[in-house]
Amino acid sequence: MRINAYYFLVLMACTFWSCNKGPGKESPKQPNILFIMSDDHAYQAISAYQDHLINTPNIDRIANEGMRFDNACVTNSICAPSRAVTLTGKHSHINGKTDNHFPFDKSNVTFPQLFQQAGYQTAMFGKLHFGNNPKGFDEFKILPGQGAYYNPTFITKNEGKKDFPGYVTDIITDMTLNWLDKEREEDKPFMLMYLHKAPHREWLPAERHIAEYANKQFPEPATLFDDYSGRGTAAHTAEMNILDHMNWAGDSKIYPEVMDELGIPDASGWDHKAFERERKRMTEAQKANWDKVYKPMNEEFKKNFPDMTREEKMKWRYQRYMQDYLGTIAAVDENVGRVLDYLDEKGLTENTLVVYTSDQGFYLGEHGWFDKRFAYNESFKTPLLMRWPEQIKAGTVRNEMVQNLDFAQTFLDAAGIEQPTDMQGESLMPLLTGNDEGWDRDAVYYHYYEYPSIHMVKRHYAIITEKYKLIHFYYDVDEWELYDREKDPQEMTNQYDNPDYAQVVKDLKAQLDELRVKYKDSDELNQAYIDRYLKKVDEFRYNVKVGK
Ligand code: SGN
Ligand code: CA
Repeated sequence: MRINAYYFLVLMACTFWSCNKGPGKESPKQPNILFIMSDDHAYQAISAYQDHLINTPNIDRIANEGMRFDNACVTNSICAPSRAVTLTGKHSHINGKTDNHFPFDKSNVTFPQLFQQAGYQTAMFGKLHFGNNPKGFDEFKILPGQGAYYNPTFITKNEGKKDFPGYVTDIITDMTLNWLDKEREEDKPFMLMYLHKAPHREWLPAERHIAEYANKQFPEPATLFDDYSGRGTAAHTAEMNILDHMNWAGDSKIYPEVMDELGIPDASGWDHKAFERERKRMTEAQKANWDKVYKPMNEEFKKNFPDMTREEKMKWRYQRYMQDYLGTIAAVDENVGRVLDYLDEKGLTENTLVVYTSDQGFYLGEHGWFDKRFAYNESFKTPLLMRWPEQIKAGTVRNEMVQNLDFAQTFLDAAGIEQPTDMQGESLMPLLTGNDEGWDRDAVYYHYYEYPSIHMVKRHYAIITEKYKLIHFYYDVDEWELYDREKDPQEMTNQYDNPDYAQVVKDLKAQLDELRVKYKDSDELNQAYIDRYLKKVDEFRYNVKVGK
């Protein structure tokens, strides 16, 4: 029997972690949980997965000293819904947080509440994006909505809204380290959520990284110039193209006056404002540092722009995108290193389950895109690294399909706290410890809702197995897509109408029906969420324009 089975038997026999020890037996201590989530951090930008874009030695430590999941994915690839799934252990259609627009329903039970009730100390720092404050936390400081990169405002638990000087990634880390060092009680276990805003749009690197990254060049993905010919309507109508849908000012850092001079329209109506929103938060010194790098870049662009072809513009915008996106990740990696070092210094490493993940995947130019939302690979897949030296063998890689849906039960299981029976995931403890004989998941379920809205990705649900992905786009279309994940990992060709795949389609549809029954999703629920959405859609579209 592995040590873990022993651990659970002891925990079952004891009502609490401070239970009496049997003669000669050590009672295992409940582990600390450190949950690190970044916002929109693509696995392609973590060197433990791929190192063609950036080196992330500190994040990689979690994989090297623990476990890397190569098939981790989300149930709904968008921010607040993903976080709601993480906290509740329930799919979006059950917890009600189907999109970024409606506030989280606080009558849901979230796993931090259960940790708090079980005697854990709980804290959350960084981005939540729920439209209301988190429940079950002894302490929190969260960003309002998306939050800002420079000199951000936070909502604090006891002191209302407060501005903090500096760079958001450093500040969230300072808050986290301060709580660990000065505020928690050392004799109790902790459950700490450390949630970065970076690398979310509009990708503002820390001052110390702007110049370094603005001078780098990155390899282009093979599908940068995808024309979507092998796909259905949804891929054609999505507004996520780097050339056509990115903001020139807000995203590419072309100054509004340069846009005007070159006759580039502010197509979204939000572009200039997005640029100024962050800029007006900066100190004069920060603006000067910013200008030192971006002014010469703007001058160069002004000279070249009139003669640039569409292809050249796309290539240029891709580089600009990567420079800033990856620049923000440099600060995330440094700061994760600070926190891991702290655990080492305080002797906390051995018995702390450290998790690194993102709220979803992200397109880094694959299919010409940025953003997420689709059940297609780059947005569906999310990075997931876990380290817990007492339980996880260093340097292991897992290929099972696991989801953000599983986090709540995994953490409760790790801590020996009872898992509510209505949670819909599965504890990953068997995979973490290697006692995985009972693990038999062969498919996962996906459902995206936020449409019509920014980026215009149509509503769809899907079944994903190791070999195939079957997607149904609905609402204003009724289209099915089938991808052969082994033969076509880039998902370029929809095989749904290919007679060779007729049996595969038939089998997957039956399996999808079963999954929808298992997870209690239905066409009736789809309609109810559409009705709820349509009542407010004008408001959402307005919000889209002002970029809320
Ligand atoms: C903002 C972004 C979008 C992004 C959504 C949701 N535009 O609206 O590009 O898809 O957030 O992101 S911005 O110009 O305001 O940055 S999420 O991560 O919160 O779901
Ligand atoms: Ca996100």
